[in-house]
Amino acid sequence: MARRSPVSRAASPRRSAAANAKVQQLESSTDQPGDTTLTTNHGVAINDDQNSLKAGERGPSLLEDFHLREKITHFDHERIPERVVHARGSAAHGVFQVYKSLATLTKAGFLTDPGRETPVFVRFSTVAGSRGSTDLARDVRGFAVKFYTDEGTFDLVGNNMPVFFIQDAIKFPDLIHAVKPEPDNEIPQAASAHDTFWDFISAMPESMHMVMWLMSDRAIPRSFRMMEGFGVHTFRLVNANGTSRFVKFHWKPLLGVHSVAWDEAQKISGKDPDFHRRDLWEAIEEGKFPEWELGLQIVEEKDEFALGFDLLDPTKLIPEELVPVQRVGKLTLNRNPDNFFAETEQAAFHIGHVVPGIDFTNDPLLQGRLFSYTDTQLIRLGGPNFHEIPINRAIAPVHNNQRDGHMRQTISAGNVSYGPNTLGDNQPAQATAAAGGYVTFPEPLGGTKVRQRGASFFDHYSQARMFFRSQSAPEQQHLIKALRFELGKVKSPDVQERMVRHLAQIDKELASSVGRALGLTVPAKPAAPPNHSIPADGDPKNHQHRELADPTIVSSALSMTAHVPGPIATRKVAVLVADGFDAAGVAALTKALAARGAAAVLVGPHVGQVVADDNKGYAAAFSILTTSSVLFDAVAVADGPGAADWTRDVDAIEFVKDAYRHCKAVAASGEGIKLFRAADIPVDEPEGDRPADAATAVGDRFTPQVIKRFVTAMADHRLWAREPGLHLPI
Ligand code: HDE
Repeated sequence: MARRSPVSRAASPRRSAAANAKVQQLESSTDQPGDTTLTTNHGVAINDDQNSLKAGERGPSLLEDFHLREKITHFDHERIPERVVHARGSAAHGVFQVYKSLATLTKAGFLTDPGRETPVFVRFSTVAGSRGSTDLARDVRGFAVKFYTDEGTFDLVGNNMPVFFIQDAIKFPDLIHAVKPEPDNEIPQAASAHDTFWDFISAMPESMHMVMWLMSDRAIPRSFRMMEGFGVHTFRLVNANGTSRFVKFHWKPLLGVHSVAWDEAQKISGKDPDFHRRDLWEAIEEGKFPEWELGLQIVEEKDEFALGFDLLDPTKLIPEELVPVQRVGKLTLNRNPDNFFAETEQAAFHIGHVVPGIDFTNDPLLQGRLFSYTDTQLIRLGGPNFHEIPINRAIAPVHNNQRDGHMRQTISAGNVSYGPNTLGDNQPAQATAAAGGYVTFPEPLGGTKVRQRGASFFDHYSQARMFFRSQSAPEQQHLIKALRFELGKVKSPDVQERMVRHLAQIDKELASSVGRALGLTVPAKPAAPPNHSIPADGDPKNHQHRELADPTIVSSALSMTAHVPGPIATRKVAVLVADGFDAAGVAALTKALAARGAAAVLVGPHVGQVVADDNKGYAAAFSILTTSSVLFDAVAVADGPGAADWTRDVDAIEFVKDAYRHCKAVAASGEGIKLFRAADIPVDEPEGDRPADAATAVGDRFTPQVIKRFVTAMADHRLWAREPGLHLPI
């Protein structure tokens, strides 16, 4: 049966005219499933699609077989080059709506009219892996938003981390060559834990802040739906009076910002490499639409140099404590694509797609990106007409004198394809600023042509330090372990030592903890970059922002654990049920979870019906073999006579052991507690039968107290405090 998306494609009065227009634009290009006749690409009905045309039953195939030739030729050409970066991604449609007019800041219509719903297409991605790689790689995530506005398309092509590795676009090919699989043997896939990446990084002090983010849990998100997004560069907002202000764009997820554990990420990569893709798809199919608020940090022109670091430097963020994030509107993803290739794969984002009211700054990374995005589509999508592919088409009317090229769709009538012209009444006509014509902000410029960076770009460690010191103790431990893991896989001792030298500039304790795991002592001096044109930093006089260099400065906005408890809506709980399980207890648990928008999923010794103590059969969505606790947010084991069998099942033991190890909320009732004991999960404490930690809930039954304890622990996402003792029982 054809899949039905929860959002109807028919024009809806609940959608804005623009959103309806985009839906219909895509609809008109969609070949909907239904009662149709099989044809060739030229509309000739096909009579036999099972056998090729042959000279006799056992004879050779005939060249004349136009159907065979067409079918195989098309198949041979089905693949296009994958994106050179961000190759693996998934996307969804949705809408954006501003809460109230931002006319004092910008003239962009979609940011000034609270009554307007702007259709969007959002693609999330990893950076280094190829199209078929795992979702859970330790990596930056792309967060690219295409706004189909009435005044043209605006693309906010951001990441889930607010800074970047390099300050100047000229180093981008080097960065990507270093992180991608090594060119002689194409190893490793989707991983930064190898020599070439760390060789490059250790020679680039400017990358240290981004490295802190990359080694933090931000690089292994729980879900695309639980990631922040950042525009990274400083942009400009320009209002109708021509006043410009600097802006940093943020996306704040309403479900909170959450990550998984590194061991868990590696296991998910094997159990379900499509984990993030599936999570996004299923949430939208189930009508649990992911939402983010658009956040703005605004800096007045006069304050350009007041922050102590350079706003044009993409390795710096503006601490939220210095300039608060104003939440100005909401993004909702509400419809899955109909066709992965046609929409997600062919979507062409471009940082240069701006609309009146939004403008660029001279950030040298941003400037280089302005060139790259069209250039890459020319090879990837095969020519200059990729803007005519349905997913890339603007909803604003498009008229210009560009013509021809590969795969041109538009039939431009008439004999005039130039301007100015008199033969065609000088149409299409330029728009005045008042009529919505894009006018670049007249920023005064002057200077000598140089290949240089300003001294204001030379402070490479103070924000790295601020990030590290803003993390909670468990987050710091995760970061240290990530560095131990990654640098532990590096074979070159020189590279390892250079990295430890850098870490020593960030935090002595960080450096010695990592150094110990590498068998290195911590050198006192910073690593000198081999390239004299890249500043080494380390000299305090380079630290523009004295407050950030101060070890006591922290920004709690940078810590994920500082922002729990949060909602548990859309979280999934595996409930292990065996024959004769406690139906009433499981029903009470399911109800309590559903009341908070979370779902209980039954996992049985086998798939299909499991008979409970009420003699009714309940469908188990998975068996202990077809799923794993790393694919769930929490685990509960139900009471019942069959539960004793779990204690002899190594997969069941592994299931709960992993959930405990990954610091998830776990619950067990009655006989189910035996499985915890078999897995060495502490359920008894010296002072009686008090559960061992705040996220372990056990009792004879799933009583309201047990359920409350379990659900409360889920709201904290993970009980990282469990980790220090993990080496004992596990
Ligand atoms: Fe990209 N980047 N990038 N990038 N980028 C691409 O464009 C590039 C950078 C980002 O879902 C490519 O269509 C250069 C920063 C995202 O389709 C390519 C530089 C940020 C996506 C390209 C950067 C990004 C891309 C590859 C340094 C965060 C995926 C395919 C000057 C603010 C978009 C494509 C999607 C994709 C070039 C740096 C985000 C080659 C040259 C910084 C989310 O054009």
